[in-house]
Amino acid sequence: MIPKDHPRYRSLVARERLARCAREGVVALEGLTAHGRGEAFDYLIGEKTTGSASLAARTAAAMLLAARHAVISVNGNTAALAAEEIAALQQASGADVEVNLFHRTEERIALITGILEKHGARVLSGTVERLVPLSHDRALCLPHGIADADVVLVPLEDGDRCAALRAMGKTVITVDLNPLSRTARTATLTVVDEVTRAIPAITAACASLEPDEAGRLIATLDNTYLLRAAIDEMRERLSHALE
Ligand code: PTJ
Repeated sequence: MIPKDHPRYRSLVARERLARCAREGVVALEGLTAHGRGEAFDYLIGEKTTGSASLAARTAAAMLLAARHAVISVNGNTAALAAEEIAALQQASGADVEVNLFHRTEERIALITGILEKHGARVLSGTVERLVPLSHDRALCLPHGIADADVVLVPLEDGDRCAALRAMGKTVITVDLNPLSRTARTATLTVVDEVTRAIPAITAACASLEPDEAGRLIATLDNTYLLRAAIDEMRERLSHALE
């Protein structure tokens, strides 16, 4: 039992949840190390949504709402941390939800689908095909899901798959605390924020965007600027860290 007054309460609860989900097979063991890397970057941005992340989240909302067919791709870490938040974003944006895994097994697909559905998400089903230009099972996706989408939101994605989705001509939005990762630099738009803060921020923006703001955000999107702003934020915090 984690004491509520522990200064790292939120972080410890997230770790406990991920560890439990790893024992149940929802989260890949590799997902635990991925989370640790994310936590380190979260320290550097002050464990809060920065101004540039907020702008990125509003732009993400505009892109999801403007899409012909938007799909939210969910992996084990995202389902463990943010299943309820994904269901709310689906409701607000009208996007489809597809479970798509790096460490793919049918058992994990079923477990993650179950968690998402328990929290109210509608999850696409069907027979997957090798449609993403990647070797091994990471190529698998649904013809009427990710393969058909023009806009894909892939939180906590691996760089190779992000690049392959871009090579298919898709607009790729990612959530990644590491602004230096290949995913962050390859995506069309990167929200440098923790997934449990980023997804609700995108959901809130879906409800509050004015049409002219949405068009302006899409037209002026500059992912390199957003990544530089996140790095500047980290540098600034580091330079005052021990004051
Ligand atoms: O469930 P699976 O099989 O699809 O596997 C999922 C993982 C996460 C293991 C897989 O996609 C993977 O290996 O991802 P990477 O390449 O480690 O990338 C994950 C990125 O997400 C890293 O850059 C982390 O810094 C970042 N990250 C980790 N936790 C969070 C995060 N970003 C936002 N919020 C987090 N909670």
